[in-house]
Amino acid sequence: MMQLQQLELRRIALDLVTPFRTSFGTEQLRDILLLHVTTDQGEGWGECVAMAEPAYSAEFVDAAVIVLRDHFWPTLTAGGPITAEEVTERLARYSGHPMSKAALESAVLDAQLRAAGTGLHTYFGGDRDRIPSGVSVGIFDTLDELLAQVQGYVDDGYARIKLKIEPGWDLEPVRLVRELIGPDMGLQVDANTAYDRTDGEHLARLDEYDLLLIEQPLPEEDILGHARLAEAIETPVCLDESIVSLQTAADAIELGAAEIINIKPGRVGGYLEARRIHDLCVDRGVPVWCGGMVETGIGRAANAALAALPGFTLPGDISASSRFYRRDIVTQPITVDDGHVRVPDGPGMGFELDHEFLDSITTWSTTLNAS
Ligand code: SMG
Ligand code: MG
Repeated sequence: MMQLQQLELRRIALDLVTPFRTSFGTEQLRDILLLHVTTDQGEGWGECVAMAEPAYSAEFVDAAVIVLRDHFWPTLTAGGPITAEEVTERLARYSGHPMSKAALESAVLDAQLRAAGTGLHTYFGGDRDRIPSGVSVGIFDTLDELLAQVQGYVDDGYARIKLKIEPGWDLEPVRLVRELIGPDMGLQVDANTAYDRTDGEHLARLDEYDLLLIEQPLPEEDILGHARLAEAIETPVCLDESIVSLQTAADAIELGAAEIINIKPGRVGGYLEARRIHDLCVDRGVPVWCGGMVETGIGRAANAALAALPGFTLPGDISASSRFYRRDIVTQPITVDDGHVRVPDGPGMGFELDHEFLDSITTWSTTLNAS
């Protein structure tokens, strides 16, 4: 049991090395909310993966600040001493805001593990010390730019390529990238909900490119549409945005809408729920992989520990920090060697902060006491 004492909410601004365009918008500068919790047994940090705009999902950074400051933190601390495993339960009466809940649970879990002198990797019991690394490639104005970018990632040694697609940017980019990388390298696509139920025949034309999967072609709520599409095309259908909990994962699998699942701890309310979804998928024989939300070294380290679990049989979106950032806020940024990322083995989530740099990019902060 830990007594929570203080929560510092801190916003940082980090430029991306190159704009990241998806079917829902372009990211150029990340506005990231970090949580720093102080307890009677030490400190912990968590990263909130909400974006500045409510486009990937309904959450966004300004809203995360409000819900954490005015609702989650007061309720969490009013209940007395706590373990990380009880955070979700104590916030159960609040609907939505999984990314904010996940960030709070992560910070508490980081503190708890550091106090115990153990790491997330050991806590989860993953059986690998390195995992294959995939890279997510955005949409470009021209095919030449796309191919140059992909060639760069191939040279960096990535184990698989994921292309962002949308209507008008799908068959031709995929054809050319498949030609560039050859038949053996893993290739998959992510539509971020950009298609609808009438696009089945069009999407079936992707079948000839031997893709690992197509991620979230249809809207978040359209489980039936995904099930029908999965019947109609050969490329396995993978859900991202639709999977917001263990329950939605179980239902989507049962309905045939999720042949593969992208697990993102922020989207499902935390690393512990993410682990439960992993266990369910292992039980149901559904392959999973770890998604990414353009995290700093905090989230990237924790994702690597999660992805070391045996059900993560496909390469995740856990790329080198340098894929997005010139400089990370941790002292040992994630790197890719021989197509793999090392699973951190340090205490807590397995990162150490570069405090000087962190302070230099901090744009706002507030410190809250326990209620
Ligand atoms: O962290 O490598 C990463 C980003 C991976 O494509 C990625 N994430 O839908 O899977 C996804 C997107 C969501 C974030 S895009 C701003
Ligand atoms: Mg996705």
